[in-house]
Amino acid sequence: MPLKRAPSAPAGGARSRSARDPHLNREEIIERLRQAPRRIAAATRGVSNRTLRAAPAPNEWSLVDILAHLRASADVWGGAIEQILAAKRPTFRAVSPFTWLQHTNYRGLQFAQTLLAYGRQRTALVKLLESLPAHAWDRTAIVTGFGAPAERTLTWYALGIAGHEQSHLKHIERVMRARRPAR
Ligand code: NI
Repeated sequence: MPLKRAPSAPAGGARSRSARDPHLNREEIIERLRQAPRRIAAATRGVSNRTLRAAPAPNEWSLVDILAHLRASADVWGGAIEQILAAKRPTFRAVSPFTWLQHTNYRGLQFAQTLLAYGRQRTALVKLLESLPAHAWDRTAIVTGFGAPAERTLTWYALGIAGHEQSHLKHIERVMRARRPAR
């Protein structure tokens, strides 16, 4: 059993209070990231492909679309984390997860296929984050492409993934509960 470390301070600092940047410490961020694929799997267990691909209402995203969006977002922001770790204070251009999604086939894949890929990617991300010393979470990059260049920390991206997913996860759970026949 690994040595128990003292809980870390809120990773986003005292000002991190928004949904995008919630007040979480490193362990809580990692735990949310770890749980996300499990929550999606639990919420959609036994649901037909037809239901997963159907939009709940006109102009709303299907479950396939939402999961494709989460996978694309994790590609982009997880990629930023890798770039921050690969070089000292690198400069890179921000990529919109929506733009990136257009370049993938994710929305055309089966839900289960995307969930598997997203789950594998998440296992790797969690393993990477768990392996980092605390100070690595403060490593930064200069990010360009949306106005003035901004300095972003690794923590900002990890919180970004975890924070962004929470509202989508709640939505998925709500939609699936509504569709499940009462027992
Ligand atoms: Ni979103």
